[in-house]
Amino acid sequence: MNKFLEVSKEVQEALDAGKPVVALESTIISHGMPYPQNVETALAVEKIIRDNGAVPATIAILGGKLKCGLSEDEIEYLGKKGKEIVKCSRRDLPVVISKKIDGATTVATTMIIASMAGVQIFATGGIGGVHRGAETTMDISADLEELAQTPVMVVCAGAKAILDLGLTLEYLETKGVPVIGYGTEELPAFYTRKSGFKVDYRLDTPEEVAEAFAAQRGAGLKGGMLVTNPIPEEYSMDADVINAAIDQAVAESVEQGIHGKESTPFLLARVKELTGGDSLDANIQLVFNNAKVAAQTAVKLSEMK
Ligand code: PSU
Ligand code: MN
Repeated sequence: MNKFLEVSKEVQEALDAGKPVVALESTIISHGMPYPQNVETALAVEKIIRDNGAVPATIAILGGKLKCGLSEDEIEYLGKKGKEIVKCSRRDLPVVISKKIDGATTVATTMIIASMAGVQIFATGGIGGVHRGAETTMDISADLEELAQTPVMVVCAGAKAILDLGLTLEYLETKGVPVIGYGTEELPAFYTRKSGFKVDYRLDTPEEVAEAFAAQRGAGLKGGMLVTNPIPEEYSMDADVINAAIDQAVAESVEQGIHGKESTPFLLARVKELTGGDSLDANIQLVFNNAKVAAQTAVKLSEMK
């Protein structure tokens, strides 16, 4: 066992017994949503995972320890501290661990810690990807490289159009990451169900998704799998409204010279401001929906072993 890893008692018991477990990230809590909706959402997501037969394992770094499975108090702490917590991708881990500080895990670091603990399925909202203008800025999220090398399934609602979705799919193809549409042939664009880009494969049930993941493992293929699950129709946003807000946020980030790890949080916060409460409601609902699909898939996977 990795000496920096701390798995909660409940999660460890579930893993030892071969029960289904679903990982959850913490950057969505600290940087992705405002307090107190972030904490309410994180706790509600854990409940949805339990209601669908799996054990939730929210992941973060506390005092330099890689924690898999947080208490309610720990989730409350991360939510209250918000952006004061260091947003940690793969490159941040060495110093955050050695300095024994707190860190919020992105998709990349949540995958790393989940995999260390033996958790194979992870639910979130959206992933990082290739940013618009990356052909000159080279701003490409480390989430994509992680999907290429770490054997964890990430269930998300696609990616926000703050990214270049076409280039993100090209990158994933080059890296050999399967992109699955859950009940759809089209890549969902987070707030909306459609993006104009096709996914690699459409699978329609948790069982089919679990089988594909088991085949990836059974065949000894490295890397993870991206399952894109469209936001439920009733919560999806008007494409013109959301795209106008995204275009404005991207333009402002270029004007203000925002770059590096600040880029994604800046864009997310600005889109939220420009759309008022609507985008937050949509965001919460799509995370709930992803938690449900991830838990149901984890149940099927555990039955196959
Ligand atoms: N996209 C979202 N919501 C989020 C993030 C991305 O719609 O909360 C967060 C996730 O934690 C993701 C991270 O892993 O931002 C990507 O950041 P970067 O682009 O700096 O790698
Ligand atoms: Mn980046």
